[in-house]
Amino acid sequence: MPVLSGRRIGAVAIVATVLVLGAGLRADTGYDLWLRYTPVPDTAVRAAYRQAATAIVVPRGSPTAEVIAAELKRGLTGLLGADVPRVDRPAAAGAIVVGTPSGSPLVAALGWTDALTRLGDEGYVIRSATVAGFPATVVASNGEAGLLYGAFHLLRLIQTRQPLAAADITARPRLARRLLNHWDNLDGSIERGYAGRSFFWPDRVDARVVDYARANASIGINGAVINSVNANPQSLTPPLLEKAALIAGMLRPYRIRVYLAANFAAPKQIGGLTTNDPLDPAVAQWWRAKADEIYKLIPDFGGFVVKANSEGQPGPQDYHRTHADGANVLADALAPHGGIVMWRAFVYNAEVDPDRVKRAYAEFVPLDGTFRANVFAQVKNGPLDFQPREPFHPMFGAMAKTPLMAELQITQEYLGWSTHLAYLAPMWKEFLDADTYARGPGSSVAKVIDGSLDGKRETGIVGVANTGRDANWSGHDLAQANWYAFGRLAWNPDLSAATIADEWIRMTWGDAPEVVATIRSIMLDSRETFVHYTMPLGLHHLIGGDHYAVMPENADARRADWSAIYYHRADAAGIGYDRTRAGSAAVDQYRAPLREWWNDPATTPDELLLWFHHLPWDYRMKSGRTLWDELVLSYRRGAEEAKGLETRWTTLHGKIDEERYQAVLVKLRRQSDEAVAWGDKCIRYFQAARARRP
Ligand code: GCV
Repeated sequence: MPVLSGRRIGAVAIVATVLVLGAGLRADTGYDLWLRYTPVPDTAVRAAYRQAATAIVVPRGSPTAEVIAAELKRGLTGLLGADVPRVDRPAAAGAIVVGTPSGSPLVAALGWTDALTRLGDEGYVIRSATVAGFPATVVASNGEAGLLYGAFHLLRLIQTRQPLAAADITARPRLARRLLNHWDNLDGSIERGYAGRSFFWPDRVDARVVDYARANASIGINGAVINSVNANPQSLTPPLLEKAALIAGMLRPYRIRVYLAANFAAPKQIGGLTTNDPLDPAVAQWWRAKADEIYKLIPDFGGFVVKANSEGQPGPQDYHRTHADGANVLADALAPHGGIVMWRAFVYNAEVDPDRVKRAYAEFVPLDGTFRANVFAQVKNGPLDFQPREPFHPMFGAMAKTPLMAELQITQEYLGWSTHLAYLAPMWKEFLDADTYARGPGSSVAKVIDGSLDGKRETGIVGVANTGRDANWSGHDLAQANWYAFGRLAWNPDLSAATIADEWIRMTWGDAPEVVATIRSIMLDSRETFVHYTMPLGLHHLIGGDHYAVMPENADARRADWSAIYYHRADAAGIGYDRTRAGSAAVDQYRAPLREWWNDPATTPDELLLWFHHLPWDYRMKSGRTLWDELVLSYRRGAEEAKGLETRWTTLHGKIDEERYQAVLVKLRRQSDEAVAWGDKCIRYFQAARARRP
């Protein structure tokens, strides 16, 4: 009997798997994300789409036009199971006609120019019209970016089985800058990355970057910070800038601009200066020259993000200057080129206030009005650090003059890494929909960041990416949905978590009703489940140094506010952090009526109770149970719910491809085991704490 080599065994296994699974259930690594373009299975539906997409008309020439045409060809050919040719003008019914009024005489002839101008360069329409005498579907925009987004939207219509005929869609993004932050180090490691190493650094830049760009463009992401905010000063040296320029060149056709994280000490570290003082003319000159150098290499460079005087990073306070002094020196250097500074508000120096969550507000709000026009304060969604649940950061609604860029975390640093499932759109919606009351009721965070509340023109949002070199990009096949959801919410914060899940499932897993319904229910329950078995009732930071498993006993010797005991304060007297006026008074960083509601446990929602209050174990909850019983119930419930996610997933066996089915099942099993263990651990710990003298 011939002996099979490892490779041949692999090949035989693959062939066998394909035969067993059949065409609809091919083995799948997840690499194609939501851009799978598998054939529409229903032949009648597919035939209708074929009639509505007989040819592609995209004016030739620019790199963006070429990627639009290539994507439409790839997408339509895959979805319709037939070649869809690119032609110069429609010669029959059913052409997809793409163009701007200035680049396409066919589109100009439609007389839509004024309406398109009002939508801006990224907005678009998808509409049925008669073009060159034939019925066609037109994707039109004032700019090529809009055409790109419109083309992906058109493909999404087919991917989610919506009709093309009689399409009448008008869309424009609510936020202008929609960015990913990559915490990628120059050595290729990724801080808080759980999906493999960087595809930007250290040296290889492969074709994967193009697929990364396609995925981003499909959800409207238009910028990427390609190095970590814990910035290595070397990132601004010529060889690394050349590398950044190479990446920028790959992303540019997809309308994604490159941004860089800058180290505030770069003038000394790589420039040979004797100071980094932002008010020193030589320092200002150094940053101006550096900006000029960057723009020569990357003409559409977006700007800098800076983490200053935070977690050991250098900053203007090293020279007794303010955050505004620091941000402004960089802003002045970038302004002549149209660049921006994203100055992070993730600062929590202990001398500012004993309560860590109050510190950023205390430092930044008094500076409102002193930042240059091209400076954003980049603010995490909550005042602590990407916890499973936090109230919104009180800086939202408190800085009427400074553009605020919201920072979300797509990578699941505190939400079980890429091992546990936590679909984050419900959490982000909670944040975006939160009412700040800054200008009375209805002053949602979304209205703060989209500029409409205070009439701001600079708007943006950034997500810390969960991507890496893993075959499926995000480590967990279902975590791809968080990348997708971030982009969709950045485009339109009003979309619901369920709508986004629905789109993503149909594009990524198929449109069989039971598949969509099951995966959607699993996704929508997953974040609250995670909260229940880790940090229920407003508990936070119950973790150890790796930020994975719960560790309520953590008493970090380096800093009290890196521990868990600093936050939960559990002892015989009770549990929770008193942030009322009798405690740290953090409630007063919020507007009325929130500050009054949250000052009183009776009017604080259960979900935030122990964030704002230290309460006795026998405190009577709204449910009628004692606080202790409610806490135990949450942990037990979380474990049951995690088991439920796994059980629901098993009903999908045979209905989706085996490779991804098994990969997710393995993770959900581990999750439900750990949910039990983590809950048990917390209950044991708090049980012991109840016996501890205050
Ligand atoms: C990039 C938390 C994370 C750090 C991260 C920091 C930040 O502290 O644990 O890894 O550093 O946030 O956002 O700057």
